[in-house]
Amino acid sequence: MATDLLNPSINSTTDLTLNHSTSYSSLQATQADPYNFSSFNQSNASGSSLQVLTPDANIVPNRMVFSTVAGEVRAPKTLTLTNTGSTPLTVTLNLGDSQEKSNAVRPLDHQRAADFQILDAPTGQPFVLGANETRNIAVQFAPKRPAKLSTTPTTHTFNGENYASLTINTNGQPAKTVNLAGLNTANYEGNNEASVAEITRIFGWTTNIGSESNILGGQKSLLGDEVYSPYWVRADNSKPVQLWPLAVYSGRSDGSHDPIRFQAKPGSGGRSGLLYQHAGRLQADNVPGSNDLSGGENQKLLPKILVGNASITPTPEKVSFIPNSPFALNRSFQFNSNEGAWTDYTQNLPDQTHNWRMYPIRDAQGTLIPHTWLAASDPGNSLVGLGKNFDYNDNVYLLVNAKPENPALDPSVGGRVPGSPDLLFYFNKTYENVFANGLKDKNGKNIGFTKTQLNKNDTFTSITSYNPNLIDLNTSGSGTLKITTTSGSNGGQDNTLVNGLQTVFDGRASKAVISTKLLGPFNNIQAGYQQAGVMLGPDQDNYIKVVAIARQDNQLGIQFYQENRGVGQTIGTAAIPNPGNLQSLELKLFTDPQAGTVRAGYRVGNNNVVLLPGVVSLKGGQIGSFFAAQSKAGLITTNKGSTPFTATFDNFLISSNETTAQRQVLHRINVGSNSQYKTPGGFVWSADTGLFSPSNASPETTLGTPNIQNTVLDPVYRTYRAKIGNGSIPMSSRVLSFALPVQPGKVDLRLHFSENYWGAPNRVPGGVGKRVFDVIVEGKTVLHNFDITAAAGGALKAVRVPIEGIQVNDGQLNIQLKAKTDFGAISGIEVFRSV
Ligand SMILES: [Ca+2]
Ligand SMILES: [Ca+2]
Ligand SMILES: [Ca+2]
Ligand SMILES: [Ca+2]
Repeated sequence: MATDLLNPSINSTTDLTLNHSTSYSSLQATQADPYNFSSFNQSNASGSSLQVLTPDANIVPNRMVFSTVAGEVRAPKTLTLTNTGSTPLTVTLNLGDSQEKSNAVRPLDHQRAADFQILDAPTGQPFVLGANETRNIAVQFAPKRPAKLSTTPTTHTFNGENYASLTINTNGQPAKTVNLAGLNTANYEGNNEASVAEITRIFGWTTNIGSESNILGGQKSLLGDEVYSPYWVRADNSKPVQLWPLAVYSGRSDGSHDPIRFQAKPGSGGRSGLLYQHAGRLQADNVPGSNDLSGGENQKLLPKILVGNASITPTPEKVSFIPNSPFALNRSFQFNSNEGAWTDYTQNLPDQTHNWRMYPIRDAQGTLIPHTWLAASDPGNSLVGLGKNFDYNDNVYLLVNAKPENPALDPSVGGRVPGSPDLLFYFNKTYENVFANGLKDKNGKNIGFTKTQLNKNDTFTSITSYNPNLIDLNTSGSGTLKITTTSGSNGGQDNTLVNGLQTVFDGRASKAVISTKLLGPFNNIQAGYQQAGVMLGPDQDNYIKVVAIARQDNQLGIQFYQENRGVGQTIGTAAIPNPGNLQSLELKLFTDPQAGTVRAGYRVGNNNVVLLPGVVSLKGGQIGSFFAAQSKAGLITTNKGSTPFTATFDNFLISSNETTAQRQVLHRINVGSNSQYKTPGGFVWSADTGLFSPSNASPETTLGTPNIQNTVLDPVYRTYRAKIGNGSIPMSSRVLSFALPVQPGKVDLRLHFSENYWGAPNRVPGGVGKRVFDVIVEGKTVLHNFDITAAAGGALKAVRVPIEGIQVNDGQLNIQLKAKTDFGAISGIEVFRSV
C-alpha cells in the first residue's frame, strides 16, 4: 500500500499514488492573496495605518462568509483590526445595507444588517485602538428571517441569502467596508440544501451557474459559464495548485467523509495524491459552539479539513499540490472505483455521468479571475446504489492556478482586439487560414465564426444550435453569407435559437462597433418575429441585439433589445418605410467598456447613421461578462411566429470605435528607442528616455527589419521594452512602469504592441501563452492576462489598444505592465487630451 503524498498518516488504497521529493516550501503562497485578488482588496490600501484582516482572506478577501441551517446560531467569526501606525486610532464599527446591490437577485436580501451582530465592540460607539495594538472583533450571523424552500420557478431557498456591510470608520482615514454574507438553508439535506448559484453569490462572485435550482441535473450539457475539461494543468509553474473547500452539503455521517484526490491522467506517469477529507459527527472538530447536528464538517460553507486525525482550518500548505502531468479531480479515496467521482466522466464507472461542473470565477464586476475555478461535484453512482441527486453541492471547491488541458477551453485567453483585420468578415473568402476551427457552411466552406450561441437543447455530443445546411457562404464578388432561418429563438425562456453564429474578441478595454450590413429587399421580413441582425453577450439569456424585425404596418422595424437573466426589455425602436425598395441596411452596436454602456444605431443605404433612443448601462457582474477577454458577438436570425426566410449578410465587422475627433497630442512615445522616429506623414515619435522604470528594462529590437503586419508604423513596433535586467528576477518583480507627465483631467490612451520574439522567424517557437501580462492604468487593471499573440493572431502583427476617458488627477499618467509569464512588452504609447 502506497503512502499518500500530502497526508502521510492517511493510508490510501491507490496504486498510482507516488512519493516525491519536490520541495513544497519554495512554492508556498505566503501572502493572503494566492490568486491575485489584491487589486480588489481595499483592506490594505496604502497610506492607511489600520489593517483589517478577514478570517477567510485566503479564499475571499474583504468578506466574512457565514452559513447555518434552519436559523441555528453558530459560532462567531473573527475580524482582526491592527493599528500599524504610531499614534492611537479612534475606530467606530457600523452595520448597514450591503454595498453589492448592483448584483442583487432579490434586493431585500441586501438589507439584512439585523442578521449580524458585533459581539466584542458596541456598534456605532467609538473605541481607541492604540499604536501597534491588535483587537479581535467577533461577528456573528443570527438570521432573523426563517428560510423556506420554494419551488417557484425551481427548487431553491427563499430568504436564505442575507447580505450586509460592516463599515469601519477611523479618524483621519477613509472608511473601510467588509462585506458580510450569511447563508441560511431551510433545513438539512435533500432539497433543503444550498444551490450552487446561492453558494456562488454568497462568496460575492458573479459567475453564471446557469440555473437557480438546487438540482442542476446530470445532463452532459454546459450550464451558464461552465467549462467542461476532463483534465487540468498547472497554470503558473512557480506556484502550486490549490484546492480550497468552499462547501460541503452531502449526507451527514458519523465518520470522516468526502476524501478528495488529484489524479494523474492515466498513462501519463504523473503523480497523484489524497488532499484531505472532512471530520464526521464522532470526530473532534474543535469548533467552539458547534454541535453535531451538521454531522461534523458538513452542511456548511468553508468547512474545516481533516488531515491525518486533526480537523483544522485550511492553510495554503494543506490545500496545495504540485501536479507534474495533466490531472483530474477525483472525490474518492481510490484511483478507480464505483464512486463516480472524476472530472473525467469516462472514468466514472459504470454510469460515466457528468459529475463535476467547473466554472471560472468572476468577481463583483464580472471580471474573470484567470485560472481560478469553482469546482462543484456530485459524486456517487446511481447504478450501484450510491446516493445521487445531481445537486453538485456535495463538495464545492475553489481550484486555484489551474487551466484546462486544452488551451482552447481557457476563457482567460483574450480574443483579437477590435479592428483586427481578422474580425472584419466580408465573406469574400473562406477563413481556414484565419480561424482553423471555424464552422462550416452547407458546402463545407469555413465561414470564420467559431461557435454558435449554445441553446438549451445542446449537449456535449449534439449541438442543435448549429445547422450548416441553412448557411451558405458565397465568396464571389464582394461576398455574402446567407442564413435561412428557423423558428428557434433566444427570447425569454425559449432559448432554442439556431445558427446564432459567434466570434470572440477582446472587449475589455477598447470601444468597439459591432455591425452588419444586410442586403435587401426586406419585404421578406414581414410577419411574426422574423428578424435578422447582430448581437453581443455571453449566452441566450444575457445578450444585447439590434435587429431588423417584422412589423404589422408594412414598415420594417429596427429593435434595440436587451435580455438580462432571461428577462427581455426593448430599449429603443425605429420604423423604416418601404422595405421592399431598400438595397441595404446596416445595424450597429456601440460598446464603451470604460462606461459600461452599449448603444445601437442603423444606416439605410448610404444615408447617415441614426442612433436609436436608449442606452444599456450594464451593472456589476454584467460589465465583465459582456466586456470580457472573450466577448462574444455575432449574427442572429429567427422566424419565430412565422415562416422561414433567408437573410443575406454582406459583412460582419468588429471595428475599433476610437474617436475620430481632433485631439491634442500629449505624448507619442517610441518605446524601446533612444532616438525619435519621424513618420512619412511628419508625426514625431519621441524616445522613451526617462519615462520608464526600472532603468534596467532592456531596449529590445526585432531581428532584422521584418514587415510588421497591419500597420505602416513598422519602425515603432520593431523596438520595444520587455526584459528587466538579465531576466532572472522573480515574476512578482517583473513590473515595467511608465510615468508620463500630463495636466490633470481626462486623457485617451493608445497602446501599441507587437510580439517580436515568441514565434518570430529565426527566434523561438511561439504561440498563445508564451508572454502574458496585466496592463494597469492609473491603478486599474484594464487587461488581465493580456497576450499579444492571442490579440494579434500571431507574431509580427501590430495590435492597437485605444483606451479612452482615463481620469488623471496627480499630473502623472501611470501605466504598468505586470508580468504573469515571461515579461510584459510594449512598443509604443500615445496619449491625447480627451475631447
Ligand atoms: Ca448530491
Ligand atoms: Ca448535496
Ligand atoms: Ca433567453
Ligand atoms: Ca518602439
